Amino acid sequence: MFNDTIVAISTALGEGAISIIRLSGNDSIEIVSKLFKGKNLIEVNSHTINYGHIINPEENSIVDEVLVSVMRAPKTFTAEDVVEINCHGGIFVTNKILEILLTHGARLAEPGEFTKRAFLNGRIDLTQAESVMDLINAKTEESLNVALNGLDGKVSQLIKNLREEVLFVVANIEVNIDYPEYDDAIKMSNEILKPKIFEVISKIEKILEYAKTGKILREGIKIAIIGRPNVGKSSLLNILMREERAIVTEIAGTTRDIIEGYINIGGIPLKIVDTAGIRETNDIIEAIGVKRSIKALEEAELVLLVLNNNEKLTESDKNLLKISESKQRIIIINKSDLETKIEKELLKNYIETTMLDDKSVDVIEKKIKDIYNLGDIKTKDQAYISNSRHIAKLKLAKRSLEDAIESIELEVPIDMVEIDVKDAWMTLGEILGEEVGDALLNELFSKFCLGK
Ligand SMILES: Nc1nc2c(ncn2[C@@H]2O[C@H](COP(=O)(O)OP(=O)(O)OP(=O)(O)O)[C@@H](O)[C@H]2O)c(=O)[nH]1
Ligand SMILES: [Mg+2]
Repeated sequence: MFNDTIVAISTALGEGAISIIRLSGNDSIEIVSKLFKGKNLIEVNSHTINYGHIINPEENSIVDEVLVSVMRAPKTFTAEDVVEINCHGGIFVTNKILEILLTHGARLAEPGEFTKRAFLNGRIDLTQAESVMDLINAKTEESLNVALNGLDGKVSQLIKNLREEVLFVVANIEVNIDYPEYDDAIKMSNEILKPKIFEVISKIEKILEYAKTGKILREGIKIAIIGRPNVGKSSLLNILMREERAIVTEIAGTTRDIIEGYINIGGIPLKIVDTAGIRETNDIIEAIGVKRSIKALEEAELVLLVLNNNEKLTESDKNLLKISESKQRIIIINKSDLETKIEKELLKNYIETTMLDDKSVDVIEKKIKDIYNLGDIKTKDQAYISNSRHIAKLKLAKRSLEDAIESIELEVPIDMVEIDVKDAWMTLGEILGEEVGDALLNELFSKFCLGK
């Protein structure tokens, strides 16, 4: 439990109809009650909303007309006493109230500190806390569902079940160590432990397989449109975004800088960047743009490499084909409405498009769906492990279990096997936040916005 009471503005700063200032901690009700003209907040029932005014006690003046929610521990977001002040939106009023609270006993919360308290007070586990952040960042309904399932504890349940199965293995080993006469260790290892460990490994593998989709749902896919000047990259961005996002002209070298946008294919958020056409150039600005294009290519998870149907392949094209080879990519032969001059026989696995026709969008979208298996993603009840931290831990746990199998096969003493299995159990616990250190926690929660 914490002794101090924290406060932060929980709504986005800016002109809005209302702003919410939230306090959490032992003194939150008392602090607000001293600054509130209306019912005595110390005596009101828990989980009530109370009308009144916030006053500035020094000047004895009214600051704002407000609604104050009083929520006593433990059934609150942080499991502490929580007060929320709904005041009129507006940067000045909101900041003024915050300032008065800060001079009357509350401390400014750090980013994510409310959620951190919820976690440290045992109200939610770490995967749920992380889901709060995902929820805020969700860009499509599907990514929202993934976050909600996480918040709901579906991810935790999945990990808890795995942990229990691992514990079963540990328990069997312990029994054998305590009562060696009871069972033959080698026989038990082969007949009970090995199949069970294999079972857990294959469950982890399945979760990791799903995780690929989960990660995509959560983070989307970074796509870069690459090609030499004038092939139709910006036209492609515009048609995918269904708006005139980038300037398109017949002049080669129109796009000078990276242009970004988000699109949504089958509920998956895709971040696409249009880039400057890549070519040798003496123009300083264009040259910087070209450098950025190369960087965008390197950072992208998926590359849309655009070529011109109406021209023979150039050295530049060949170079781009080469440097994008190791990437997940789609080769797009554009301007298919014009006469074909490109040597198609030198290319394989391409699609043909023309930006004069909207149908090209469907062709490209279908291709992306196929590559990432986005056709039948179900987010409603599926618990996706999507967080890189979780994925890394799952892989570690899997490795420990594989070590255990190897030890069994080498017929090493059973307590050596136990060390590996226990490692797996601990690692899974770290996903839930059961064995994590302060440094990790601070790092995780600092990614939250203020007031969460
Ligand atoms: N006929 C035809 N013209 C196209 C097609 N796609 C783009 N264009 C035209 O080609 C020219 C260049 O298009 P952009 O989209 O600006 O090309 P870009 O690759 O972004 O060019 P840079 O920004 O200079 O690298 C414009 O005049 C477009 O209207 C197509 O499929 N068919
Ligand atoms: Mg362009």
